[in-house]
Parts: sequence; C-alpha cells; structure tokens
Amino acid sequence: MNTAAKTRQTQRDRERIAWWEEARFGMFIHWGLYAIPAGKWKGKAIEGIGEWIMRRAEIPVAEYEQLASQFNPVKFDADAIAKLAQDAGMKYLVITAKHHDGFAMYDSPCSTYDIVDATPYGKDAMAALSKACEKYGIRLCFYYSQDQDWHAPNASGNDWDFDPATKDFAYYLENKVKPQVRELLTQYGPIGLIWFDTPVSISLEQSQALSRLVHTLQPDCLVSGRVGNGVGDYGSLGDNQIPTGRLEGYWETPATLNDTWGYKTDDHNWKSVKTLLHLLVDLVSKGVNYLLNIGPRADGSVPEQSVNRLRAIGRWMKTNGEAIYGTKATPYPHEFPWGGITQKGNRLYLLFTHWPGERFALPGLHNRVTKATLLADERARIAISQTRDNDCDMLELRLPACPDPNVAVVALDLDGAPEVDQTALQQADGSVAMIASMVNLHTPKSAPQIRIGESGVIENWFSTSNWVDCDFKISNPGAFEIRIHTSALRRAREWTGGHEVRVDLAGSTFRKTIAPDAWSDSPKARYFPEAATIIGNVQLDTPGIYTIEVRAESIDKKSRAGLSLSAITLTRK
Ligand code: FHN
Repeated sequence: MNTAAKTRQTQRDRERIAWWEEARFGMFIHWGLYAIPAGKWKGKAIEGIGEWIMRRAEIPVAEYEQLASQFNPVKFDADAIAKLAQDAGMKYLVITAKHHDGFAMYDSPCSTYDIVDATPYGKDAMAALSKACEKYGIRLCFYYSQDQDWHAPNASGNDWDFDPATKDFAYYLENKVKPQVRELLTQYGPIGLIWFDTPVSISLEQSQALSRLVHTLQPDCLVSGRVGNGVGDYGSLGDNQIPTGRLEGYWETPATLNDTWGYKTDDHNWKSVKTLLHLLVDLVSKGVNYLLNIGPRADGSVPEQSVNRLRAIGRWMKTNGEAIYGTKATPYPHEFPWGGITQKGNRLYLLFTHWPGERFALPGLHNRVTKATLLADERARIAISQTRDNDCDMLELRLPACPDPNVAVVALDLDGAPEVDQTALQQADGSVAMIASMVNLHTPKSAPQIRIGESGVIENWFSTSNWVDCDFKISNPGAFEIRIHTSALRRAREWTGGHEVRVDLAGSTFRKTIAPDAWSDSPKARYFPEAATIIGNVQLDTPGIYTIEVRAESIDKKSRAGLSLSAITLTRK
C-alpha cells in the first residue's frame, strides 16, 4: 500500500477530517473573469485550460482588468448550484474565490479588484453561495491561489508585466494572501476547507504560516495539500490522476467533466456518465475523494452538459450511495479487471464496472459471507458458495441479470471485519496482477533510491542496480503471457520507454525493451497514458507460489520519468 502521505494524524486531526472522509464526493467550481473570453482572445483560439488564458496569451494586466467591467452574471443562481451539488450526491463544494488571475469573486475589503467593486454585477457571489450551501446541507469551501497571482506584481506567474528579478513574494503573501484568506474565513461562516494550489515559490515556513492562519481563524477548516511543502491536512493527487492501487491516508483527486476547468466554448470533449461513474468507483475504491468540476459561463449559467451528467450521477448515487459514502478503500492490495471494492464495517461492496454475467468468483476472501444483496434490487436472489482449493479461498456468486450497465453494486455481509489474502492471487479469468505497491524494492544505497510515488507507481528508477521482485500464487496452472505496465507521471506527463529490462520467472529469462505494445484505453489513462510491454510467454505447471524478478539493464537517458513501472501482469494464453 502506498503510505506516501498524511498518515501521522492525531485523534483531533481525525475528528476534524471525518466529514470530508465520509463525503467522498464533492463539487469543484472554476468561475471567474476568464469565463468571458472562454478560450478565445482577439478572435484567436488559445490552447489549454480556459482559466489560464491570461498567461497563455500573455494578456497584459491593464487589458485583462477590463474584463471586470463586462462581468455581469445575471444568470448566476447560487441556490440552483447548491441544489445541483445536492442532486448529484456531492457533499462539499469548492469554488474559486480567487484563481491565478488574481480577481476576487467575493467582496474583498483589502482590494478593489473584486466582483463587488469592479463589475456591473456588484454583488457578492460567495455570500449568496454560503446561504445556499447552508440550505442544501453542502459544506462550502474556497479555492484560493496563494502562489500564482498574475495581477499582483510580487506573486509568481506573471513575467510578461513584472520582472521576476524584482519580485518580493513575502510582500505579496503578507499584503494580499493573508488578508484575503482572513476575509474568506471571517465573512462567510464556517468553511469546510481552503483549497490552495500550485505551490511553486512558497517556502516551507510560508506554507506552515498560511496553514496556521487558517487553523487559527477556523480550527475545523481543512487545508489542501497543495498549500505546498508537505503541509496540509490531506494529500492532493494530480489533476485527473487515478492512483494505481489503494492509498493510505487522506487523498483527493480534482477532476474535469471535459478537459477544461474554467468555461471554454470550444471544449466539447465531455466524459460520458458511464466514464464518470467508473472514475468515481476507481477513486473511492482506492480511498480517494473525487472532486468533480463544473465551469459556469460568464453569465453564471451552468452548461447543460454538466447539469445532465451530474444529475445522472445523482440518480445512481440514490440507489448505490451506501457503497460510496463513509466507505474505506478495498482490503485487497491489487486492482480487479471487473471494477472496485469498498468496505464499511462488516460489509464489502463489489462495484462492477464490467458485469461478469451469471457466475462471479472472488479469490482470497477469508470471511464467511452471510448474505449477498444487489443494491439496485434487494429482492433479487444471489446464491453464495465458498470453497478452499490449492490453498486459496474462493467465493462464488450466482448473479441475476445486470441491473445497471454503468455500475452495478453487490453488497456482501461478512461474519466479521473483512480479511483477505494480501498476496497476488490468480483471478477467476486466470490472470494475476501485481501492482507496483506490492513488489519488493531492491535499491542499493549507492544508487538513486527507487520508491513508490504518491500515485502508486515506481519513481526514480534511473539506475541499473535497482531491481524488484514479487511473489504470486497460482491455483490454476498453464501458459501465461507476461506484461510490464508503465505509466506517465505527474511531473513527467509524457509516457516514455526505451529502457531494456530483464525478467526472470520459473527458470526462464526474458530481455525486452520497454515499448508501447498496447496502450491502455481505461478512463484513467486519458491524462496519464499507460502502456503495456509484452515480455514473453511462460509455462507454470504446478499450483503454488512463484517469484518474478524485474531488472533494468539500461535506462533511456532521454526519459524524465525513468522506468515508471505501475504493474506486472500475467494473463492466460
Ligand atoms: O493551475 C491550476 C488549474 O488552473 C486548476 O485550477 C487546477 C485544478 O486542480 N489546479 C492547477 C493546476 O494543477
């Protein structure tokens, strides 16, 4: 299990974060002046995410500021937005109080560059939202860009108006960030969390001071991990990032419905409801909160594509929400080809993104299953049988027809808290998956140390003296194809291969160059490409435990990620 962050918690810390852990699903809102150009500047389409238009087009402050005089969101309906969050089954809402463009979307007494002083609208949108959130039982939270501020001469980010050499970041922190954070925490009642972002210049002491300020003003308010330098109440994965395997501690992934955060007229790349539900299952089954974004238009209205998708997710949540809210990550160390597992008390939830048909088998569960229930139809009969063969527990279910082609959930009542085999087990389809966090890392002190990164993938594998091995259990012998899976990383977004690997298994040695023999088409690979390299075929003739070893014989010098191994799999030939 990846134990990279946020595991050192006191009892008080655990109480403060309990609501957030229980929530599992929240709404992100990116809304600001950038919704006016919506991706186009002076008739030209500007590439990239909508809220970055000022920087991507290097729009001078004096010109960008003019947008404020056009900002009149007469269709902004705080009530409808909070209700939409409620309808979607979201429990908290994080809105951009100030994004990188530096414009305050609330009434900021310390600045005139805000929605009340600088726009014809003249009203405090956050005040309205705070009332609406209270009405619909949604926790209000604020996004605040503490590091980049393209409007403030001393902040990071804007080097087309302001000379980086003369910047005084501490001045900006003291005179804009801290006063505004204070305003946000004193003007709108209890705030669930402050979502700081892009810690590029901020020092450890500055991150700590900011976090302290938040906790002093509102002791129960959480601070996002992106306050920087490992400070913060929970960890934030990369944008749209799905880890490999479950994570320990408190984690969240911010994610988009299409590809932009701030509204862009030309972004029609909407994810389907099915994909969004699969992402929800993938994240929550790994112990990660899903913070899903909407980008309202400049007039305040929410694109119908977003509304429709969120309502559809909400309908699914009404039936299946108990498999999401208040659950913990899967007890299994690996992933499953058919979906994900969550747990609550003595209940396990099997969330099927791919319905197995009438017969389903789950290896490695040590408990006795007393009852199996389809959440979508509690009267549907599910027959249970449990056996033990070749030193492996096997649960078999006889399932009814699939009740939901997107995700169907079966709840298993157990005779106690879930206990499962922690080795890599052969699945019913004959496959074995050993994800990176399950392998043993061999990393001599003399070489750069390999480690499991926050997303559960091996990082820093640049030396040929590093190697890994992993045990796995075969209960159904035969011929297998070995694959090594590698993935793009958060700081090196492009997938790279070219490394030569040596794999040893059952007396056979294979040598292969890491190349994309097959790209993953799973929704999680859309932003972090993953490729499989076919290593070769092996015959495993007897049931039992085997050990596979992987060594790097050369690492491609051009690769910024190194050998970013995410999994080793065996599939039946
Ligand atoms: O630069 C921002 C981006 O505009 C957006 O706000 C995302 C949301 O997670 N955060 C930063 C990039 O990671």
